[in-house]
Order: sequence, then structure tokens, then C-alpha cells
Amino acid sequence: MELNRLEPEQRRAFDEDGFLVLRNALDADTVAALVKAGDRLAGSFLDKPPVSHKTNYNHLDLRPGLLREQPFLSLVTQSPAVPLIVQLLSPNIHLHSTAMIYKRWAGEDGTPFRIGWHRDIRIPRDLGHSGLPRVGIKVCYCLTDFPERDSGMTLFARGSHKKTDPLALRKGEVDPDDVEVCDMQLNAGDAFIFENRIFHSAAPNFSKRTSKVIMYGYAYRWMKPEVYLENPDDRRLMMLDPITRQLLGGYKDIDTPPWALQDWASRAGVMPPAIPWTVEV
Ligand SMILES: O=C(O)CCC(=O)C(=O)O
Repeated sequence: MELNRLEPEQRRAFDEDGFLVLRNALDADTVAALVKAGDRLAGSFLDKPPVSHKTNYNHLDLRPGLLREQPFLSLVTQSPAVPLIVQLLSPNIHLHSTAMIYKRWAGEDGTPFRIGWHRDIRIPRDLGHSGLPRVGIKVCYCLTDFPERDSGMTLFARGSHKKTDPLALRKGEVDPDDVEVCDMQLNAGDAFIFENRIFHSAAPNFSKRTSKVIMYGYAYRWMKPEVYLENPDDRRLMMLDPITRQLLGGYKDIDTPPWALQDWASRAGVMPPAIPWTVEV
């Protein structure tokens, strides 16, 4: 895996905003291969006509089975986002979730609605909103252009990863008004990373073309992957490169050091300082 060094300005922006845009993360051939595989998986969704007044029917969020497709499997490691995520979390990570999200035209009326502002991984349900840790980062790859607002891009409340209470929505409103809501305009091949604590929401696609993204979540290895994530069996794992093997659960127990990414980080000069159990006082 090639080093994509996290610049101090990128770290600052990510720490401040809770997300970071990576322009031209994927080349056109990679996007085309992902779209081809994705469209095959989404065949029945793409074949049916859009359903008016039932917006959820125009929204596909496909999670299991993606890694059986070679272009999706390659993307687990072969992406400029992954070295950045290693530098932001640590080498001790694995793949935690996968999703392919297609949104068809939501219909004429343009009524705003949201599919739910939330923080990822449901941690606040147990720990509350205060003092939450950053334990995972998702990368979202655009497979289509998102040329204007309301094109189906996920919405982000900038800086809301620092909030210590629930997001406040005025009665009858779908978005908060005390934080900046970002509806990003991006091109196919662009990507962005976002962390588990940031409030975000699915939003409808009011443009007349189908919007397409893929999201991969990476998290510390002590976070149990989502149940639908089918890692390759041991025989297939052995055929993969060491970093992909680590990311796909190749080390069974948490006490095994994350050799592959540790080795990569040491050679790249981005190994985080070791945190000792004890110090001499
Ligand atoms: O469908 C979307 O745009 C948002 C997806 C989302 O909220 C998530 O993956 O956590």
C-alpha cells in the first residue's frame, strides 16, 4: 500500500469538521469497474420504475455480499483513503462495515425529508452523547457526480462530532439550524472520510439520475464487524496480501499485534508512539 501522507492541514480539518474531502481518490477505470459490479448487484432495483410517494422504495442500501465482487474486494486496501485512516486511527484496525447506496429520483414534489440524523455504531445508546471516543472512520466513494444540492448526497452537520448532547431539530423541521448542514457537491471518483461521532443523515435524491456511492467503515480491531460482513474464508484469505488479510479479520484474536499495518506504518515512518501501561514516577 502506497503512503498517502496525512498533511497537518488535513488532520486539523478532520479534527475540526469531523469529515474530509479527498478529490480524485479513484481513477475513471476504477470507478467504471465498481459501477459495473454495483449495477449487477443492484439489477432488480435498477430495473423497476421509480415509486412515487414511497421514497424509501427509491433508496437501496445494500450491505452483505459486496466483497464477493473483485473490484469491491480490491478497494478494501487499494485506496488513497486507507493510509489516511491508518494515520488517523492507528494500525490496529480492520474493516467494520460495507454499504453500496443507490438512490433513484425521489419524485416531483421536492418535499424535504430525512432518513434520520444519527451518529454511527450506536455507541451513544449505551454511553450517552458526552465524552464519546472516535473509534471508526468511514470512507464514501462517489460513483456518480453530485453536481448540485439535493442530489442524494449524505448530509453532514459540520463539527457535530464534538457535540455532547442530541442534535436539536425544531418542531416540523428536518434539519438542525444551529450547525452548518453540508450537502456536498462532488464528482465521480471523489471520496470523503467521516468519523463515527459526526451527525449525518441520508437525504433524498431530487435529481433525475440515480446517485451511487460505496461506503466502507474501518474501526479498531476490538470493534466487532457488522454481522453482514462476510470475510473470505481462511483459504481465500491466505491468497490475499498481508494488509488486506489483516483488514478482513485474518488475525483471529485481539492480542495478536496488527503485524501487517504495523510493519507498513513503521516502514512509511507513520507509526504512532507506543502508549505504555505504566510509567516510572
Ligand atoms: O444513505 C445515506 O446517504 C447515509 C448512509 C448512512 O447514514 C450511514 O451509512 O451511516
